[in-house]
Amino acid sequence: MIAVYPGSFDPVTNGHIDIIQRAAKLTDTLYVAVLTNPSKKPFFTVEERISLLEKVTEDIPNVKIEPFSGLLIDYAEKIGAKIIFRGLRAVSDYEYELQMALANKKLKGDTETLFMVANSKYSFLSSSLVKEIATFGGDLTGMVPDFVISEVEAKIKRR
Ligand code: COD
Repeated sequence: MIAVYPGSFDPVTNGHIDIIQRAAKLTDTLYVAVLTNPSKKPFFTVEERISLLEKVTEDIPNVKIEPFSGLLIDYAEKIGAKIIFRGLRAVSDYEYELQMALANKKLKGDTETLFMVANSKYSFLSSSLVKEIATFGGDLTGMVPDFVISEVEAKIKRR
């Protein structure tokens, strides 16, 4: 079975990594699809986000990292994925996730969205929180891998 785990991953966090590891165990091939969105100014370029994801998943042979643009459901069809994995951290995620899952179902009825409950160790974590903490010099230990901390700090210094 082919599945897709889509997101912005700006940057990848330990919460994302936890979902990738668990979803990869349930699938033959898991595509981690990184949104290329020219209308939104990301912190890391899509190439940088992909490179970070490739490094954190290098030991998981059935994970492929790819960029995507346009509709997720069209990308899922292109790669033959019938499952979309999404992570659920709290009730606050649910409304947005439900809307997206129902819209994707309406667009293409044979693709299912599966929600994976966040690991309680990481359920407070988001990429936005990581960027905010880093911007004000806070400690990111345990929130993202150590090499990602270095990349975030280097990016902030270059700004
Ligand atoms: N623990 C567990 N899961 C987590 C954590 C955590 N700490 N942090 C985030 N997650 C989950 C999120 O809930 C999400 O499921 C996934 O990881 C990715 O998160 P983000 O924040 O990197 O990605 P998003 O939510 O910005 O991704 C949105 C998409 C890119 C998937 C969406 O905008 C999209 O599909 N865009 C393409 C256009 C389209 O098809 N739109 C939908 C039409 S209905």
